[in-house]
Amino acid sequence: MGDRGNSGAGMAGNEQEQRRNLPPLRLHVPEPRFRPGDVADFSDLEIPAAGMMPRPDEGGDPANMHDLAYGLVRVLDAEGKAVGAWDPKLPPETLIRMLRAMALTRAFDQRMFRAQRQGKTSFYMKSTGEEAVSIGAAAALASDDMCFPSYRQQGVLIARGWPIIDMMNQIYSNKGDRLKGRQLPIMYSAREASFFSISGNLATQYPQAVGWAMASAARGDTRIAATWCGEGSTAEGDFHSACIFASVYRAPVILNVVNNQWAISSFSGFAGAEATTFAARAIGYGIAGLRIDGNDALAVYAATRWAADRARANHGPTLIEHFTYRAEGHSTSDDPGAYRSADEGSQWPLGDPIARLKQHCIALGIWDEDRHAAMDKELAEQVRDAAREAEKNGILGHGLHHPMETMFEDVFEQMPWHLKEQQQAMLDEWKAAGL
Ligand SMILES: Cc1ncc(C[n+]2csc(CCOP(=O)(O)OP(=O)(O)O)c2C)c(N)n1
Ligand SMILES: [Mg+2]
Repeated sequence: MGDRGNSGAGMAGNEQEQRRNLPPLRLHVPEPRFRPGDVADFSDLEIPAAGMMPRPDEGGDPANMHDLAYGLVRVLDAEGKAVGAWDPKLPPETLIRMLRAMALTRAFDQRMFRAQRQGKTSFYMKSTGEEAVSIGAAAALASDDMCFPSYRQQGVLIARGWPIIDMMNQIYSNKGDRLKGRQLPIMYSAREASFFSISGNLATQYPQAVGWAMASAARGDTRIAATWCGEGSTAEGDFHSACIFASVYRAPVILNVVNNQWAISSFSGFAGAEATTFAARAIGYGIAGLRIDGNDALAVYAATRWAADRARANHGPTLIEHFTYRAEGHSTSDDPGAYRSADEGSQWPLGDPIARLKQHCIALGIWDEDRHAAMDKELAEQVRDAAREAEKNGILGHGLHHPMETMFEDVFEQMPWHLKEQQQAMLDEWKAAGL
C-alpha cells in the first residue's frame, strides 16, 4: 500500500512537470452584450423570415424535428400578413378575442403597477411585451386543460375570463381575497379556472405539471397539462427531473420556456443561452422541441395547438421556447436601469405582440385604429371600475384583511390543541396591545 501511495505521488509529480508549459485553466464567465449606457444593436441577431419553418405531423418522431429547436417558428410577417405552414387560420372572432385579452392584460398590469407605487399593495409583476405567450396559449388550449403557470402568466387567467376584481382582491390581500392573504400578491390560485396556485419557488410547477399530466393519463382522462417557466428557471434541477419524467412516460404536457432574456439582473447566458437554444434542451430528452417567436400571437397559438393535439393523441410532451423580451423591470422591486441598456427594449427586433396582432387584424380588414382606441379606453375604464370596487374591500395597511386568527385555520380538518393555544395567545397579545 505504502509503495503504491509513494509511486502514485511520484507519478502525479511527473505529470505536473510535463504540464508545466500549459496555460492555466480558467472559467468562462458570461457577460451580457449591452450594459447601461451602451447602444443596443441586435442587427446581427438571426431572425428567420416568417413562414419559413416546416410544420411536421403532430405525431412525428422528435428525432426528425431537431431543426425546429434551432429555428424560429413565425407566422406574422413584417406587414402583418399570416404566412406559411404554421398559419392557424383563425376566424376573426378568435383574433379579436385574443387582441382584447392581451389589451386587457396590459391595462390590468398598468393599473396594478401604479397601485403598488401608490402604496396600495407591496408587490406587483408586469407581463408587458409577453402577453402573446399566455393569451395565444390560453386560446389554443381547452378551457379545462390544467395550467401550472409562473408569476408572469396572468394573461392565462384573464383570457379564461376570470374576474379581474378577484385578482385585485388577491393583490390587495383584503377581506375579499379568496386566498385570505396567505400568498404573496399576484400568486393567484383558481381551481375553477384550472389554474394551479402560483409558487415563488422557481420551477416547482414543472414536476407538478408533469405529475398532474401523468395522473390524467393514468386515469384515462382527456385533459392535458401546460406549464410555464422563465429561461433562468431552466437552470433549476426541477426543470430537468420534470423533463425526464415527461419523456419516459410520454406525459400529456406542454413545457413552455419563456425566454425573455433576463432573470432579474442575470442575463440568459447564465442559464446556458450562449451555448445553445432553450428549445434544444428537448433534444437530449427525446422530447419534441419548438423554438418560436413569442411576440407573435399566431405562432404561439399554432405551436400550442400542435403540442396539445400531439399530447391528446398520446404522442407525448412538447417543449416550446418562446423567444421574447422582458420589456419592463422584473417586478416592482427591480430597477433594470442599473444593469441593462435603456434602449434594448425599443431595439428588440420582434416588436410588440399587441401591435403586431393589431396590425394583422387591420390588414385583414376586421379592425381599425378607431375601434382599437375605443377598446383601449373601454378596457382602462373596466380596470379602473374593478380597482375601485376591490379597494372597498381594503388595501395594504388599512386593516381590512381577513381576521388575524384565521391564519391558523385550513391546515388541519380539526385544529390541534397546540395551534388552538397559539391562536389564543396571539389574540390575547393583540388585545393586551390594544389592537
Ligand atoms: C428556487 C428559487 N431561486 C431563486 C429565486 C429568486 N428569483 C425570483 S424570480 C428570479 C428570476 C427568474 O427568471 P426567469 O426564470 O428567467 O423568469 P422571468 O422573471 O424572466 O419571467 C429569481 C432568481 C426564487 N424565487 N426561487
Ligand atoms: Mg427570464
